[in-house]
Amino acid sequence: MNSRSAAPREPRADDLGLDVERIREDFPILRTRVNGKPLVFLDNAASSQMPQAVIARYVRYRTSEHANIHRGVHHLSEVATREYEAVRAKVRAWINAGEEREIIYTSGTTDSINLVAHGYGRKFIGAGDEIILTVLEHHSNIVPWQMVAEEKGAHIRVVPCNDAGELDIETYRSLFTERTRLVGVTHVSNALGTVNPIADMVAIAHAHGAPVLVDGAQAAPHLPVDVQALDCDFYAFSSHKLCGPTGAGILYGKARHLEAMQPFKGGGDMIRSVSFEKTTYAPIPHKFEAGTPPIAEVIGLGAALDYLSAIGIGSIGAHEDELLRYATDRVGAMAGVRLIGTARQKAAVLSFELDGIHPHDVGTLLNEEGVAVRTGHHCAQPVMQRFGVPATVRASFAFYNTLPEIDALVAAIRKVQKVFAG
Ligand code: C6P
Repeated sequence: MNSRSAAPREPRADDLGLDVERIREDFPILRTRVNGKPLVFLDNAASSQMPQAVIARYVRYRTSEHANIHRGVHHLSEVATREYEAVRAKVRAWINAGEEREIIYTSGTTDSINLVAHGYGRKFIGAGDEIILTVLEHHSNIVPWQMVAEEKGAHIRVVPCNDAGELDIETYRSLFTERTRLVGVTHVSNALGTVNPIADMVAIAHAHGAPVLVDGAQAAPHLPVDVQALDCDFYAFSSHKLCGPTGAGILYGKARHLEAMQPFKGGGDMIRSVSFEKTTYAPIPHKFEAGTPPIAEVIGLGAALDYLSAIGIGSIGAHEDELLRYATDRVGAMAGVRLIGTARQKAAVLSFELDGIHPHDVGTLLNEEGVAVRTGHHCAQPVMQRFGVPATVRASFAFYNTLPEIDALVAAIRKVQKVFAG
């Protein structure tokens, strides 16, 4: 897989088993120049880029297939409905869900988690009950639960992590009580890249009768996800981190939970019948899909899954692992750099800080060199608090990134250090 020879030489883009130069041709945006330099796009955890096939599919829908779905008997409505509904099978396959009706279209991970908080949490969590979250959560998997806890008089318990950014599983085990009603955990930390041991955590939660919601926003693009093997109860992710359009996302839920839940949003398309005396709801998944959905975006997500499936999630993950290893070695070896998040199991994220230089200044100067990274708290302030930093610089990788791009990052960091050294 890795064809690097023992003799030192300049790394090449195709060293890692994928024909990355070919793949990069599929992404028109990667030809962008920034400040006269080639764009080095290392902000994929925020949003990954769309290949031409996805853009073309989106435009084709907009050009010749658009109509509202589930409503018309006319040709365009039938085409739009068929194409939109066909994506459910692709999503089911991507995460190996058991049934298509367990796949709910949402507007993104945030929306998916709010759906569970409102549809499940507000129905099944009461005064004195407990919700277990982890210190690694994105705000999207904290704030909705705080809202539920505040409304219901429930309590949130937090799983800590060690200095590497790995969850403390013994403490996790000890947090369960007979009042534990739900566990919320991220599969991959967006701030540190830690891959959490979800299957083990689910088994522990189930032994205590608690369902588990997994935030898969940073996992679905990088790891093979099998919700049946994980045995998780809910799994949430976004299209735009998977080379699809913004505005669409997925909630997977076990059918028995979805059937027991109350709808989150009421409106058209989610009902069986409405009268002022009594309204009955449509069966899942439509019970949770009120109103006109993001049709083009869901169809674009389907094209993105086709594209990623053709490359293969195994090859994608292996390439990104090599990039991460190389970046960790090179950036980690630099004087004045502190890596934040050094877990044994990591995916596609390198967070760091430079001695004496604020991450925002680093990000601004890296941009001068054409290198796009994210700086800030990454919507994970509890992680920043845990590591005693206000912010980090985060480089996050996709399968279309290359070893020379990591060299460009390293050179740009050196330049930043020189500027600040005066
Ligand atoms: N993280 C990042 O730069 P939405 O915005 O709904 O598509 O995804 C929210 C979300 C939820 N969970 C995790 C683990 C995430 O990483 C994100 C999005 C981006 O890290 C934007 S803050």
